[in-house]
Amino acid sequence: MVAMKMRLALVLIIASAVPAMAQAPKKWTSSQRTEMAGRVRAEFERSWDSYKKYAWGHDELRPLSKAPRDWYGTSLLMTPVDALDTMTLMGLKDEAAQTRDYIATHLSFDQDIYVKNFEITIRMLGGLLSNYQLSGDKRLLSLAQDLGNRLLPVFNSPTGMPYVYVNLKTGATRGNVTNPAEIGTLLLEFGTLSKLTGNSVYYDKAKRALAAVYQRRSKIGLVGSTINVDTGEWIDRTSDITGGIDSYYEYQLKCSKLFGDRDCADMWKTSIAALNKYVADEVHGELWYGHVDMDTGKRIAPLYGALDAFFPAELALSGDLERARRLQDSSNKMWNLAGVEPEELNYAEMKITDPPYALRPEIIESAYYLYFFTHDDKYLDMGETYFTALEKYCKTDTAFAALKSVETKEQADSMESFFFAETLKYLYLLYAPRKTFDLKHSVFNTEAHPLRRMW
Ligand code: DMJ
Repeated sequence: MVAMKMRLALVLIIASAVPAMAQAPKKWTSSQRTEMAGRVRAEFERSWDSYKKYAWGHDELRPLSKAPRDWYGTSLLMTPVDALDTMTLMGLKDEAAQTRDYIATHLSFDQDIYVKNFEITIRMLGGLLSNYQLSGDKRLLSLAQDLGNRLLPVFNSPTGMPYVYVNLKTGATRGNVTNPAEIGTLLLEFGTLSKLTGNSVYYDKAKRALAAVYQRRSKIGLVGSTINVDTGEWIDRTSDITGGIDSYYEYQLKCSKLFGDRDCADMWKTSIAALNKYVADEVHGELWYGHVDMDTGKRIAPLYGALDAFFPAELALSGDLERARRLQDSSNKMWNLAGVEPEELNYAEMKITDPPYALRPEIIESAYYLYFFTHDDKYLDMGETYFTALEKYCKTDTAFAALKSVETKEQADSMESFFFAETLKYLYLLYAPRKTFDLKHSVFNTEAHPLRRMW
């Protein structure tokens, strides 16, 4: 009788273990992780060498035509500035020193060009400040301060929300229709500039802009997609977490972490409650975040995409690991639909609605945060899937290329600087030893430039 009971217990133990074993991720050894980090670093070096060979001194390399591209007709060294801290984190010391010296001696913002404040802030101002903190090279802080001063006129609108473009030489501004992300994604960079220079003007103006969007939230706590900075009126009242709104939320959370700013913490608390109540969407047992009306919360469309895939990282950083894990599973499903994630997907029907892939980092960024906070090897598996697909579909004889369509896998002649700043950095950090970067004392700006709490 006792023997029978023991046999029955054994059968039950084995039966309950089988499904768990079937789903269990492979266990990664430290040498496998080191090997993956080495493969990512090798691809960084190969792509960087091609940038140097075909596009040195320019903003970007066009990976198919092997020609340079400058955003504004004249170069702002976008790729070197964006790539520099990745080199440092990867331990490429000589390359980083040479690149830093080149930037310090060749980059000039005294140019008669209208630049997009948001892009220049997250890539250039963020990159210069981060690399100053990593290297202590004061020349980078001077460049950052010069740039910050030239960008300041954007805030001279009646509402304090920034105009879209500013002329770096004259300070003239233009473009009064913008969005929460372009308004609210400035405080980590401008705030850090204030802390490092002792001049509060940058912090104050960027915070006023973020607060101005927040104050215009609807009664249910959501914001719209486009707004006029002169009148303060919403133009498009669609609310979501995709490009145009995404990093407005990211900076509320990270501002509270980097600066200990309680107003930012309150903004995040209110915002995340509204997002989880109205924008989060349960479909077939999966968690997604879709598009809704900012006033009523009524559903507009079940759309999610490559940019939305940043959100598991924010959820994880805020401590909500349960939603973070579930949403990352959904992002992963989106990636696996065609073998590479599309720009946008109808998640109710699992149909691709916008097929390009721009070498975006967000899904990898979220895998990195989730691995950092959970130690679950499942996220290393995910990273391997993404890297393998990048190598299979996006790799060229020079570097990596965006895809015109994830359905046809036809390549596009584009490799944005965030591929160096973010995509390869998060992939590397996912496998690199934990001590390479400590998420507890720094935050990444939205372009993956680490900013350290020194104050
Ligand atoms: C980057 O410039 C930043 O991550 C930004 O917040 C969103 N778009 C790209 C990457 O996809």
